[in-house]
Amino acid sequence: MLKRTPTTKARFQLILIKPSHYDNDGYVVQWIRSTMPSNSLAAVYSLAKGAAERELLGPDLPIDVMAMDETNTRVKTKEIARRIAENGGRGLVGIVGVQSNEFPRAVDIARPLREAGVQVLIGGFHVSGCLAMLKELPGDIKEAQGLGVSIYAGEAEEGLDEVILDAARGELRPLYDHMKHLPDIGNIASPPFLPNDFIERTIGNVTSFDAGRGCPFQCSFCTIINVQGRKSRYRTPDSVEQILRMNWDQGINRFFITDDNFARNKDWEAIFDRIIKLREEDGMDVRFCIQVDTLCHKIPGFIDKSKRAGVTRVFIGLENINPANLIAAKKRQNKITEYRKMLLEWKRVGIITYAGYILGFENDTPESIRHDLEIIKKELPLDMLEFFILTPLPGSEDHKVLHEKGVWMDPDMNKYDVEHVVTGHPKMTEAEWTEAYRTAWGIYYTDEHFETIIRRAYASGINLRSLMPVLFWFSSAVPVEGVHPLQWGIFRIKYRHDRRAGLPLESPFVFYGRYAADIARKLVLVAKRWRHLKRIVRKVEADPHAKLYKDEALTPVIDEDAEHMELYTQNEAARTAVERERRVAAKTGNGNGGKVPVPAGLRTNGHQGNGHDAGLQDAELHINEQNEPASPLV
Ligand code: B12
Ligand code: SF4
Repeated sequence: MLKRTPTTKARFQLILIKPSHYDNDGYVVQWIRSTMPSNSLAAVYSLAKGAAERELLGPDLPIDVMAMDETNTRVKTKEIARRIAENGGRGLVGIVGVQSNEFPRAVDIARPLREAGVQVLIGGFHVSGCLAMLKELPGDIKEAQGLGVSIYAGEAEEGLDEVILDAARGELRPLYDHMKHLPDIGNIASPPFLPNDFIERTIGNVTSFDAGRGCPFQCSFCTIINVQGRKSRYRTPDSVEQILRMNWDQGINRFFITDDNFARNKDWEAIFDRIIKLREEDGMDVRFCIQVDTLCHKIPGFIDKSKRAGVTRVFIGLENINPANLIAAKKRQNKITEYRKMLLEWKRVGIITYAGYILGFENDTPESIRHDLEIIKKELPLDMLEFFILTPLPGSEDHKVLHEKGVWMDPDMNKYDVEHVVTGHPKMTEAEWTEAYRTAWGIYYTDEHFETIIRRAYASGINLRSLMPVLFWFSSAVPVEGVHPLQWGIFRIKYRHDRRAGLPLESPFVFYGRYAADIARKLVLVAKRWRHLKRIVRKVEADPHAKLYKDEALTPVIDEDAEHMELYTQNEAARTAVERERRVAAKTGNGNGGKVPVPAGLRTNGHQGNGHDAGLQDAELHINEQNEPASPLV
């Protein structure tokens, strides 16, 4: 039990930590500035502050809330234990938003705290996913409970008060299971929020929030549908406005909307309409990065309203271009015949596109991956492509099936970062699969393709000063730092003592010698890559014909003979999928002479169409005139 130091007045200490994970050498992945503030932390922090303001524990026991993100802040467990003791001994450490690859680190943070008698509660996708899909708790969660760590599965919106009350009595339960009831998040009093001094530790003037949760699709590798459900739950436009205004008031104007599929947020239009009002009538120049699916362009008005609502970047779950792989993963909504149309629609309004591409579906081989990437480069007008290794993430159907069949999966959760191979593949060895992932970045981001991406963007009216840092970030994270761009940050911090439990403490000579050499190597590489990219940008800008650039990927599908597109013809599965789409189009009257239908905007305006209304053109111009340092994400 914690020693209680007499104080004038006891204060309950609620300390929220978003953990990081370990690199391959067992050191905590940490930066001076990390990529972006965690929405999971923002959600729990705001609920906790709400409880503090409501004096949940009564006027005699005020609640102090403190939040830290380990990707940019060192977690000092001794100081935390001391802080609780100095304030009367009552407190709780909540380890927040813990993903599977962060679970081992979360437990390593919890261990010394438990030894010091501090109450610890772990929540997030790993525990929620396991409870949602597995009949029995897995060994790592049981082990954590064995240390006296409590587990919180499900969302905190309706359960945090109970946890705080239990913790204040020193009676935290081993398990809080809120998986059966998905709370309504429409108009809650304390929507996600983090204060500015926290956001300053991340890159750019960006914060994140979820405008909704849940997705209607059924991809077998996805955890979201099993944790957050398939029904769309969403915040009201009033609530979204509240989040935007709270941030605007503290000088934050850029947002990553974390909805996995904002296009399937049932209230997307009302939310966009409110944001458009804030931008166009109230003068709030807010900008967004959103995530959508490959059919979003079919939702009437979605892309044009995205533009007016200040969306500057969009993440698209492309995942793969082989229909056989997409069907095997139950990603039936991804139709290769729609990919170029959808990307051209985003280009039409000058929005930068990022697509996720998963490597290791059952038909993938090193050769097919290489081949597919060359097709993408030639035939799809995409800006950034990011790669992931197909991973049976706890909480997904894939994980459940392998688990029930007793198929080998790596027991080390730290590797479930979608950058490590953690199970077998029918056509690739572990080494081939790992190599295919590593080389994919280099296959896509060649000098030649950098120039093509930049030329396509320039011709489409995309601001190159916004594109360049993002292109740099996504192409350089793996070759420079060996981490995924979503995990990269500015200047890697390493502490010799912050090493994974069970690994030896290295000698200062070895540790600091390697650390210094690494820093020097990375600085040289970063400078070289940045200068190189800048040269390519300057070359394109200096070309008087650059605005007229056109290539196959920028050509609307209607203008060409689809028979010649390799994307449509490269294998039997692709040919069958295209045939099927044509039959459907003919039956639904959507066809155009047997060709796959083309969105209205493209028919009239072409990919560089100028069919936006005057207000939109103003908004576009305004954005293009910006010259601020860009965040890699928003
Ligand atoms: C935004 C996001 C990111 C952001 C920010 C992270 C964040 N957590 O905010 C960034 C870009 C950094 C990121 C990175 C990665 N991500 Co991510 N990310 C997301 C995303 C899209 C939204 C997260 C979110 O805001 N959710 C909404 C919040 C409110 O839900 P929540 O986290 O579950 O939190 C609620 C409850 O769990 C509970 N709760 C959580 N903690 C606690 C603690 C206590 C004490 C209590 C009481 C309750 C509680 O209350 C919260 C509020 O209701 C999710 C998908 C999703 N829909 O969640 C993927 C997701 C979490 N990411 C995932 C992955 C795999 C990654 C990466 C490994 C990918 C990569 N290679 O880059 C990295 C890992 C980063 C790392 N440090 O290692 C997976 C994790 C799956 C798993 N089984 O662990 C998810 C689920 C997506 C997927 N593919 O399935 N990610
Ligand atoms: S579309 Fe995205 S969020 Fe929806 S089920 Fe598939 S992977 Fe999950």
